[in-house]
Amino acid sequence: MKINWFPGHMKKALDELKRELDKADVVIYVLDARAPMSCINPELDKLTNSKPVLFVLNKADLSDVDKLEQIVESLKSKDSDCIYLNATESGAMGVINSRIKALCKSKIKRFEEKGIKPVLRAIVVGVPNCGKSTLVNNLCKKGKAVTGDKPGVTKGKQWFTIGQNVEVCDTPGTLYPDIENQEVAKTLAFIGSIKDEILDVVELANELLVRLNKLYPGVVKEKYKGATTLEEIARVRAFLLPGGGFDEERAAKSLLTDFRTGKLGSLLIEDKI
Ligand SMILES: Nc1nc2c(ncn2[C@@H]2O[C@H](COP(=O)(O)OP(=O)(O)O)[C@@H](O)[C@H]2O)c(=O)[nH]1
Ligand SMILES: [Mg+2]
Repeated sequence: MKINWFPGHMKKALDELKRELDKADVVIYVLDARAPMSCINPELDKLTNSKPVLFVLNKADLSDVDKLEQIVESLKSKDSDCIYLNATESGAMGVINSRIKALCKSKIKRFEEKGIKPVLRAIVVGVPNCGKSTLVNNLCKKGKAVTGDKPGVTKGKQWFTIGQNVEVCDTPGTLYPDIENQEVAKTLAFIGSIKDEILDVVELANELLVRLNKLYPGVVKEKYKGATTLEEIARVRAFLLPGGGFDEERAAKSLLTDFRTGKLGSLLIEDKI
């Protein structure tokens, strides 16, 4: 299976994002905490044009927090900061506002010297389905940005005021443009960042089994009463085909859903770390 994961509308979104980025003081880069490094665009520096970046490892509730700590540290630098959170829980605004202000110290100082309190503009970027709109809603507490549990729900850019002197812009997801890197594509497919409709779910679920067995041996067996293959999962779940035999496709969908909803536990599914 070759995943074609940079369709036309993504290219358009990326071009539009580049234009919006010019207006922003700081980038909020939302990464899915179950696979944070796979969510990073290698062209990031070029895209952000050296603007400060706040990495937000979102969906931390579904990830392996022990492993996250290490990633948080690795993503901090002179011009970047990193936190992890669960955007569906209230209370993100305080921490995000204070980190944004710290990252924009020099702009604040420059303006305050002239007696002006500047408006700070933060643009929210990230792969589809990582929780950008959920985070923006959390920040403006009004449920304005449209969210949904599938890629491609946010179609155009949206600016909101969050607290005093800070504005946030929600953007449609932009995928990693390195179309050659199938390992990253696969990982993004596991976490639901690529539409299942364009994927072979049986193949994807088989790949997920391999990844899970490598990173978290025993998790699958424990969840599905000793089953380790899709056929065995189908047997355990009694997913039968009308003409006889076991329904592997149904087992595949069930495995992917169980993983994505955290029913297999809080897991970090990236192979590189
Ligand atoms: N468990 C969990 N689910 C989340 C979190 N943030 C977002 N979601 C869910 O992820 C799905 C995609 O969110 P959305 O904000 O539309 O993603 P976007 O495409 O990046 O804007 C929705 O079903 C959200 O409810 C989180 O921190 N934890
Ligand atoms: Mg969205």
